[in-house]
Formats: sequence, structure tokens, C-alpha cells
Amino acid sequence: MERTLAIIKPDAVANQHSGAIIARIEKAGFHIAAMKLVRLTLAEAEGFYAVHAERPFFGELTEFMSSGACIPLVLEKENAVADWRTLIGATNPADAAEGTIRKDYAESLGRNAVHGSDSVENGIKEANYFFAEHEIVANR
Ligand code: 3AN
Repeated sequence: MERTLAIIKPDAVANQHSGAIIARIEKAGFHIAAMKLVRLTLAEAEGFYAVHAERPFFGELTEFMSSGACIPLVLEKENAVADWRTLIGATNPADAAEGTIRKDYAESLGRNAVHGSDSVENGIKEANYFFAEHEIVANR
């Protein structure tokens, strides 16, 4: 079964959208294989987003991601990576399609409510960044 890493970001947690977003995850047929609420340190956020280290928005992104609680989840489903990205919508909520999570809950390009892995390989890598294998409960 394919895995992806979702994160309900600090803006959505602070705005009390976590429950609604988790309901959408379940309604869309994903198995929640792992979930926890954490506040990342700046160093942990920098590690997670290391591929973006050279981008101009890296400081803003990592400060935001360590500014409050977030909820990482490992989601399982056939086609989990692509299906989760379809459900969350475009990176910039101004471009996000009707009915997507970012359209409904994101505040801005930087504070965009949720994260989704961009490839199957990164889904595995990112799941392992937040969870030990024994914390991931596969849907058998
Ligand atoms: P996605 O999360 O849709 O895969 P990426 O990988 O291009 O988007 O960007 C990672 C994160 O960086 C985004 N979720 C967004 O929060 C932030 N980000 C991307 N572009 C910008 C930007 N121009 N200004 C501020 N933050 C940005």
C-alpha cells in the first residue's frame, strides 16, 4: 500500500480546522497509519525542508512551521501520494480548485494549511522523518 506524509500545519491547527481536515482524510478513503501533535523546533523544520534551503522563502517557511503545534500523519491508500495532493489543491490557495482543503482552509501561499509529499520516494522518507516504523500501523 502506498504511503504519503500529510501535515496539518500550524495555521490550520491554530484556526481549529484539524478535525474538519481529518474528517476529509477519512471520507476520501485514506487509512490513517500514524498521527501525532508536535511542535517542531526550528532545526527540525529546517531538516524537514532541507531541499528548499536555497529558496528565498526558506526562513519564512521554517519559522512558520516551528511557530506552533502541527499534526503529521502517515496516510495509506492506493495512489496515496497523488490522491492526497489532489485533495489538498494547489500550493497557492488562490489557485486551488473548489472543494480542496487549501481552497477552504489555507490563509496564504506561505500559511497553506497542509503539506503533502510530492513523490512515492519522498512519502516514505518523510514518514520516516516523523515516525519510527513501530509507530506506523499499516492497514492489513
Ligand atoms: P507543496 O507544499 O505544494 O509541495 P512546495 O514544495 O513548492 O509546495 O513548497 C513547500 C512549502 O513552501 C509550501 N507548502 C509553502 O508553504 C511554502 N512556499 C512555497 N512557495 C512559497 C513562497 N513563494 N513564499 C512563501 N512560502 C512558500
